Amino acid sequence: MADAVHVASGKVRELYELDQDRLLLVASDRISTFDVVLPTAIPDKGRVLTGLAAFWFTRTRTLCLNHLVTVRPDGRSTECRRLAMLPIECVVRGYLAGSGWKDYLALGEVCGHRLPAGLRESDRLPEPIFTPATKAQTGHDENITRDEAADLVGPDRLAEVEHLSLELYRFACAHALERGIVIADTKFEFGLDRAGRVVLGDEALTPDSSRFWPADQYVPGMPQPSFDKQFVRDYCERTGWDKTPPGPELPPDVVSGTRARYVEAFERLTSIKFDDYLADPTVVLR
Ligand code: Q0Z
Repeated sequence: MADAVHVASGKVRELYELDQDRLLLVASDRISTFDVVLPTAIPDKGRVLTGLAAFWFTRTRTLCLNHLVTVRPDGRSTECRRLAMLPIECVVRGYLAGSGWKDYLALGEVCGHRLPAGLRESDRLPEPIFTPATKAQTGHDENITRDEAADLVGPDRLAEVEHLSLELYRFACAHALERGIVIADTKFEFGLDRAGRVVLGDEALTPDSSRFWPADQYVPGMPQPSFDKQFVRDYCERTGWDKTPPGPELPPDVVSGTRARYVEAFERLTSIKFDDYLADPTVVLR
């Protein structure tokens, strides 16, 4: 880390350059809600997300190449191959939530996918759909049409990342549902390696890049509780905060309850005790 050059900051992550073809992705314990990063951290959140992403990269190696080189002993840093990232977000939706639900209500379709009439908020879709978005530098990513996505990456690349995204989602969704977690939707980011091959990058299939819902509380027709952030959202609503920065500090019971939910998601999805991950983060790579 001492000689790594900082190259980018995300809301809750930092990116450093290790050498010409390797980057270091570091996940902090910061948490955002209603698009605002809160002043209080959730201990080990960055480790949970790093471990989960590394677990999925390892489990999906046969479906898709990925950027993972290794996880560092700190459990929150991923060494990865440097890619030329594609300028689209590859979103897959299996359920109707967020902007997908809004677009369906307004238009009867989502990103050009005509959907059956009469769907309710949070309903499962007949099939998962690929709904690409642009990478907005600030604020919200914007859903785009297939044609706009094809203009950005080319029609053949688009078909390739659509296929990979749907395969990855179907695999993860089935695995998670067996463990009591609904992955309602998720966002992948792909890049090209030096050989021009499509490679999965960034974080994948974490609660920060996906909507995780508790399967045992799933009731379509209304918004679903977040598996990981619901205590934080409920607390923020109770304070009457207007959702503009700065956000409220979180009390200790909200912090500990939220940490427990992240750890529970990790343990359910990986079948690995989180303490075992802390002792040796490479347990997720086997
Ligand atoms: C990921 C991001 C973060 C800020 C660039 N393997 C890769 N090769 C090239 N670029 C990236 C990756 Cl993962 C890359 N981001 C997103 C992450 C902080 C921005 F931690 N930007």
